[in-house]
Amino acid sequence: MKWPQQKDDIRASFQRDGFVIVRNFLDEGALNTVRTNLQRYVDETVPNLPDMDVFCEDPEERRQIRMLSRMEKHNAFFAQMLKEGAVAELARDLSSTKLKPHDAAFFNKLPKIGDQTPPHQDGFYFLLEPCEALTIWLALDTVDRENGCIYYVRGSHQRGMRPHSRTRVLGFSQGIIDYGTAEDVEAEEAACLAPGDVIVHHALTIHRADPNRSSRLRRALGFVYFSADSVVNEAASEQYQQQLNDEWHAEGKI
Ligand SMILES: O=C(O)CCC(=O)C(=O)O
Repeated sequence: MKWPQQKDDIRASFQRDGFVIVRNFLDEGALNTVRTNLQRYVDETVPNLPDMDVFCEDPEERRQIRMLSRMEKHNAFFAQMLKEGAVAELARDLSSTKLKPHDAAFFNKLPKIGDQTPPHQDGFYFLLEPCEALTIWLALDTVDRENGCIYYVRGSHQRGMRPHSRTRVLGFSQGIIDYGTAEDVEAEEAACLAPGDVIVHHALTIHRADPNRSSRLRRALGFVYFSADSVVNEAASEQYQQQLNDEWHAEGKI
């Protein structure tokens, strides 16, 4: 579906399925501007970031980036993208409540190395009450089954939060314990994308991705918006972040 021509259909799909793909959301020119700013961010900003905002395959050398978070805190271009541009407008249009921008992140699955994304619901990480939030996930490369496209469980946002527990995957520390029921598998849908396509997903929608088995790049940006009516359980969130930070340092992962 195309934006804004099919606004009503996009909104209906998002509400029904808990995710929706919007094709050709950014054109090649806009996408190249994003890629250029990302490269500048990697070259100039990443070396000075705090440990919690950058996860690498090689933490010692801060090389081979796997994930960057809180990019809006360190860079005006990504802050603007999160707060004011077309992405923010799409988020506001799809939400039934007023939104507050929360996070801009980079998800990178390097060729042959990029790890899986365990099945999870973003809301489990957000510690948000009530769990009302959405993510806009922008493909910077072609994303398919071979290089780690996202699989969504259609309609799962209407069935509440599933139990999660610790995983060994850096950046995705929590995964659904009992994932893979017949209902999950039956409702799974692969979101294969072209560069410039976006997916919008609700914070309760179950999703996962395979490792990048290809020799191609698989880069994406994620923009997260919380409902202005929801509150973060700050104490639980800080405690959780601190605990993870300590564990990762102890294990030499960051
Ligand atoms: O890029 C990925 O593999 C995962 C992204 C994700 O889980 C998210 O944006 O919520």
